[in-house]
Amino acid sequence: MTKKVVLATKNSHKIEEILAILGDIPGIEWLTYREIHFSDVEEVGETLEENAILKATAVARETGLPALAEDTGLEVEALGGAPGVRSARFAGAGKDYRANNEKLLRLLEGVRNRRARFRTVAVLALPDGRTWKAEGVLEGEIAGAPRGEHGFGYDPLFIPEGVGRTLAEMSPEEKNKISHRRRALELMRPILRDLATDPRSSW
Ligand code: ITT
Repeated sequence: MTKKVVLATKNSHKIEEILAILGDIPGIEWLTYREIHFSDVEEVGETLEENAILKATAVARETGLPALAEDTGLEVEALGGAPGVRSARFAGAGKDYRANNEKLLRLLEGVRNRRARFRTVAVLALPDGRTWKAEGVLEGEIAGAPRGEHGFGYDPLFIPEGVGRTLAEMSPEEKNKISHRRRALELMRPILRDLATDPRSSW
């Protein structure tokens, strides 16, 4: 019997990437907001960890099914780790990717230290309150101007270490091989496999 797991995000770019990375686990049927209703969760946490736990536990409780959430932030060294947990609303509410990128470039005008990293914290929550957490990091630097058409968010400005191209200049397959999201979600794979094969688990 397959086990249903809810993807606790309404960001369609994330859904596409998560399913490309974990969609092949035998015995797991992924449900998105298109197949099952769940309420929006306010991201009031002070850290990526807190927000990922908030999202996963709220959706697991509401749907009565295991739920996987992740929170991702871009941490720029010269900005003391900003935008970090505020990456989605850096230039104000509304998740406008272009405005966020423009603000980032403005703040880094004339700044030599372009070091940055993407950090993803993924959380799997069961309806009984149990949680598992995993983290993935991608080191790199911020480009001088946006480049590339793929991906989303800050991808046109982020050059992974040793790659020489922005994430938006890489194909989805190339990004998914090395990304922060990949690294966090790969650590979740054995836990999801156990969930899929555990005959004692009713979920
Ligand atoms: P959910 O909370 O519903 O999962 P969200 O878009 O609000 O979706 P986050 O709170 O994790 O997601 O926001 C992180 C922001 O960081 C997101 O809006 C993008 O601007 C950016 N971001 C996240 N992952 C990224 C990636 O792989 N590449 C580029 N930018 C990314």
